[in-house]
Amino acid sequence: MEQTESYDARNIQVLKGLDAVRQRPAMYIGDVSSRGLHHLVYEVVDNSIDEALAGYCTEIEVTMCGDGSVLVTDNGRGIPVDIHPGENKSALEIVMTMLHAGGKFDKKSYKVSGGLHGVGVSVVNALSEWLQVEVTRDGKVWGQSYERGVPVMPVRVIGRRKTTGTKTRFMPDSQIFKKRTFSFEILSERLRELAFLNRELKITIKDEIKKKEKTFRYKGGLVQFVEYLDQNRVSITKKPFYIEDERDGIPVEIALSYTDSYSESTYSYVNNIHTIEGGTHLVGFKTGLTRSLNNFAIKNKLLKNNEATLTGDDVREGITAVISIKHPAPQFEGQTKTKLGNSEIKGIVESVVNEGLTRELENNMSQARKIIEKCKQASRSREAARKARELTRRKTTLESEGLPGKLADCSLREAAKTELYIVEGDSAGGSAKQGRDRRFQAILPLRGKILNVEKARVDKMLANEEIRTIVAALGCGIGRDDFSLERLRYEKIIIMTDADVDGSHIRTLLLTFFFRHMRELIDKGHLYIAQPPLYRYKKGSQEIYLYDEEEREELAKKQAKSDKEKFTLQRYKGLGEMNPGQLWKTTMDPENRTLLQVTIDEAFEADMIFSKLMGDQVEPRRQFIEENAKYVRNLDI
Ligand code: 0RA
Repeated sequence: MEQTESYDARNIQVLKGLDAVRQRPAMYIGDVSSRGLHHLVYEVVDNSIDEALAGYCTEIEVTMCGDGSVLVTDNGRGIPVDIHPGENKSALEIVMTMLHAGGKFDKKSYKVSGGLHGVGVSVVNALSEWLQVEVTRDGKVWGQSYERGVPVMPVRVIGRRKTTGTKTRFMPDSQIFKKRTFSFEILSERLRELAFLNRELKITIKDEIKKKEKTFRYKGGLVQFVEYLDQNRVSITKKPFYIEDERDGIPVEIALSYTDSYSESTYSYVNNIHTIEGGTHLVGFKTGLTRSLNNFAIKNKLLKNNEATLTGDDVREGITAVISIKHPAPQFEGQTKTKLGNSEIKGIVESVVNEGLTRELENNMSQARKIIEKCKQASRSREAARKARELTRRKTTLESEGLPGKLADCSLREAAKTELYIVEGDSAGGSAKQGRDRRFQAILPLRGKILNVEKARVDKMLANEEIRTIVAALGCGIGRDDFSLERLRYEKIIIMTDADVDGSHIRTLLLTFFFRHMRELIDKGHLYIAQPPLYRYKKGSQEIYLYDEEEREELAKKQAKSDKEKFTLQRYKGLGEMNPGQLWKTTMDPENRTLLQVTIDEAFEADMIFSKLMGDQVEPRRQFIEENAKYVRNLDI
């Protein structure tokens, strides 16, 4: 088709393509916030990862350069540079400038096309002020530079070298991205994950400004991934079980451990893409796990005839598992295109798990016994939880509308545009009730700390008064069979706590609860954290609220410069120190307030942090607070 088009016509195509990306960047990279900015790096790295999957690349280096650009280097074969027959252009130029041109030249064995991945490096190019690429192959170094995706010179030889590889350096465009600073931590999380998933690969990240450097190299692959996830948990298996097999040309790799935790942490991947919505590989894993554990327990008389068979929930309590498969033609479905749809994969993974896990259990009898005992305990407590839930339901339907007495509801009935403030303490709750716009803002004051759900089984959790109050106010139910987002009574759930140690503890307890038991609320963007001011500055009739220490320092500098007129600086230790009018103005008024939306980018990191903060492993309180502060910063987008 393209051979018949004229050279000019093709050039116009290219420019149109670049323009489309610049007009609607979010369509290609999700958004233009910090998330989208980091996505640029992942997009470039993904191409090197593909080269690693094909078996030709062993090292990838990511450098955050001093000028704010990012450089990605790999030691693969190098992007082909030969002139494409019929085209007057190097393959390299086509890959770098044409939308979706990636597939034309590559002989990739595994396509990367989940979610936003795989949109191609030309998208990164289009969204960069400038980009430089260097390809080393056949003894030569080839190079080309671009501005906003448009070549500023032809592909040409710029040196000689015997190695092979590809170097891409780009500067995100300030016209597209308001904030252009990359985070070493955010990049590290994804690169570490990639290193766990590809055990042959060495990945290095460098920050030239902060002079930081980290190398990720995990020869133990998924086993080390699970050990990493379990670092804040108490494992009941000595070493994670490891299963590796291949069926019909599909490589399947699984590592799993059992911990004494009550939650489940399973992460599934297809071609290195985290399949957040799961899919057929995950279903196969779950089915295989349930079946092999039941069969094993019956065969070894660990489960008697009169005992109930273990359910999926029973066998997954406390599990930490990573499932990784490779597929040459994955079909991604679901809202975020991260759900594997290929139907043949269920049976493949199920059979691999069945065979592999049975073998592992038989080879580790004493650990197997412990696992079955843990599953049986989970089964008994689940039965108790079912009864507790029934009780909650009966009780709440008896009260008027099932709404808790503490809730000051809003007058609007439909969920759209309404908000629920979960407020620490009765006094702040009182101010919030008086200060709010009662049409769309509801207030739920909490007394003291809520239960630490990390250390409690479901039955205990559902018996807890504060938790039941929250569940009843939200209206969306809880637990796999009962939760439904459609019944959620508010569009935004806003956690509002004091800016002190207790406040941050309560906030973390609430976050833990939502993360473990109402995860969808977070994934669908319903959960927020209110940002009350830390200080009030007053000088004459001028009044300024300061929301962080940075703002205060800035003001102190200005104050020192101007004449030393009298001023007062009031520090707010708690929400209760603000009167209703101030609370409204600074923290609740949609026109003025800032809310932090709670988002989970790397679920496994968040998972680990919650186990660390709230789990059994004794951590010094000071460290807890520091970690917590860092985590909440990471939540900021
Ligand atoms: C297609 C074919 C060949 C290499 C690549 C793609 C390739 C692409 C990227 C992107 C970043 N790093 C990369 N490394 C390699 C090889 C063609 C051949 O040598 O036969």
